[in-house]
Amino acid sequence: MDALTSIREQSLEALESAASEAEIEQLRVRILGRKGELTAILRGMGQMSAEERPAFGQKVNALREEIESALQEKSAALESAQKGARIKAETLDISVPGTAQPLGAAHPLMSTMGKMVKTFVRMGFSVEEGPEIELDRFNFELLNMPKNHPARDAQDTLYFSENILLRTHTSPVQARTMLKQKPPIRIICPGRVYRADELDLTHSPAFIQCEGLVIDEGITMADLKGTLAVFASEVFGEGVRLRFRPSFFPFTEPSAEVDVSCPACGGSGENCRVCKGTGWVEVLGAGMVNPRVLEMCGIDSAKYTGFAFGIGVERTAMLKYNVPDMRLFYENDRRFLAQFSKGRL
Ligand code: 2U9
Repeated sequence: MDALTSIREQSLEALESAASEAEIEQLRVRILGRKGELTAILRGMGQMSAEERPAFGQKVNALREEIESALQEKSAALESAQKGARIKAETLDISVPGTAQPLGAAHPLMSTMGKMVKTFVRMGFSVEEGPEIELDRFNFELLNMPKNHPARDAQDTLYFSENILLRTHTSPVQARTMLKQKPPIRIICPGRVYRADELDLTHSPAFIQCEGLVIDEGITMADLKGTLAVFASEVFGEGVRLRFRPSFFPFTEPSAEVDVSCPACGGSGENCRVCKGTGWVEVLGAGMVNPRVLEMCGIDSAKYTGFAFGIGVERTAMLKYNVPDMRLFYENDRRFLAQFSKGRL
């Protein structure tokens, strides 16, 4: 085999197995470069006779061109194979189902409060808010709980100083509204309140209330009953019955504790843990605003009467959803919360 045939076979074979642009370039340098094998042969032509030279020169050039284009072809093939591999690797399968992100949902206390607020707003109430850090005057004095009243005891109330405290109910919001607004007044006051209680099944040092107040000429207990009947059927469902029991609050006279027919057993009481067999559960307190409170808040008690009520939101949510322990509302255990999220958690 002559030298040209040997170079041709060797380079085409080497090119066959070249797997990168760098290897192709190495081969180009080795065969066609300035110090390459074919270049050396071209230089060696000096020793040839003048007759041999043109034909041999043509053969060398032809081989050079052949190898050159083989190198180019291989380079192009390699590039397109690399592109193909990259496209394949980077292709997105848009038919693969996505990863669902949990949307979250309203906390059961917030949805209970939301339902209550919506119900009262539909009956013409507007929403009033006030500070959680209150003055003794608004939290107690104006609500007919003078100095030395037992409700003011430090055992029940969290004090910052003699006259500054964490509100124990949202009633100071009503007192503030009465002082700045003339009747008719129709407001609800939702918000967080504080008591010096230990956390247990039914108590928390911070809980939520929704209180309400209506003051106008000719307001009677019948208006209170009608309003609370709408609240009860909206929150606990149509068909729920109400029971008013006489009670005492310093800020209302007469006062009542209000029960609903037990949402758990429908009022039958049979084997019922929730109502302990009585068929009734207490949900709120209410009454006709004490005339002394009206007067202290600048409202003429000869002209105006009013009713007020106070609803514990935790208690309402416990009865609505049959939750046995108030602490579950504060622990943020997803297993508990997911039950109120319609599958969104
Ligand atoms: C003014 C006048 C009267 C608000 C009222 C209740 C009865 C009541 C409790 C319910 C459960 C508090 O969350 S609870 O522990 N509240 O029983 N609250 S009447 O009466 C007012 C408020 C403001 C000026």
